[in-house]
Amino acid sequence: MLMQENILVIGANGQIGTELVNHLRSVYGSDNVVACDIRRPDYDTKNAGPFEFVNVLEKENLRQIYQKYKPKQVYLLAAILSATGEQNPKLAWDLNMNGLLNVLDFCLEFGTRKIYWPSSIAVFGPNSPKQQTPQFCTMDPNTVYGISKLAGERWCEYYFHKYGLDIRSIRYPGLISWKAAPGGGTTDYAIHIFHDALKKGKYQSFLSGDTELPMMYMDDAIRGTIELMEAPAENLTIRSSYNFAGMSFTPEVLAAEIRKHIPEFEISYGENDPRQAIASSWPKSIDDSQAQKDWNWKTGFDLSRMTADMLLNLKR
Ligand code: AKB
Repeated sequence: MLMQENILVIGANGQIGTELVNHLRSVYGSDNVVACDIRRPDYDTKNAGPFEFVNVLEKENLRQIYQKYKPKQVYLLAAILSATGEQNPKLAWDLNMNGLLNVLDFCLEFGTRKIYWPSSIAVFGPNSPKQQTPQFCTMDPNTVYGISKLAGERWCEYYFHKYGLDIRSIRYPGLISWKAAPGGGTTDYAIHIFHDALKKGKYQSFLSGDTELPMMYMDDAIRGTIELMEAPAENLTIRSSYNFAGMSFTPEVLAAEIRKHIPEFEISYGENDPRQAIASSWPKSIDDSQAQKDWNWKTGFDLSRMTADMLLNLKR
């Protein structure tokens, strides 16, 4: 029997997918949201609704899933992030690029109404403006992840104009969450620091103390993603990917905020980590005025609220 609004979430076991699937199931009903991943899900996800093994690079496998569910919405979250991508650039390009094209083609063939695909601040590079980086500016990413996201943005806009596919996208900053582990990014220190602060009372950052980066709490990221997906299509003026901002801070500033809760917390800084060069090539803060204008985006969590919430939930 066909379900009302079948939604596929591909890459459902990752940092974003874990929370997004729960949220979508609470809105659309558990049976209508199919969690798909290349890896076995944890016990809760598996038992809370349908799960399918999906490899976006295996077209026949993907076709069977589209045939079975005829999805009206697809969220494609499967990707290799910035730090991991540098260890295997060709694989990162293959998954991030061909995975996207395979999904877009099946969405066209099977009449999917809406698609969500995340981009990243990694689309910017050393010659992009660092402060309040605008929606449109010089973009010269120098990681394979950033290159694949920028190329993916161009494909999304192309499929929208050429074939009328309603694809929506956000350039996520570093996402901070306590429910699922981060997935091999440059911004992951901002999660590890909380775990180590509670477990060891100290943390060694792989980024220098003054490395400022755009970040966002996962609650805001999920809310923003759903708000973009629910916005009327005619309001959306960006069909590549929207700039999206939460807060910006350095490891030093985050450590000082954690010290308000754990006064004895100590931070130290490692040297020669390849992630430093990636972070130094990225923006320090993002101008997301177009998202505010087009779909009324407003940040909810600032640094102090996010820190308090992270510590509270991790302690539990
Ligand atoms: C990464 O660090 O690679 C990701 C991102 C900013 O897209 N968190």
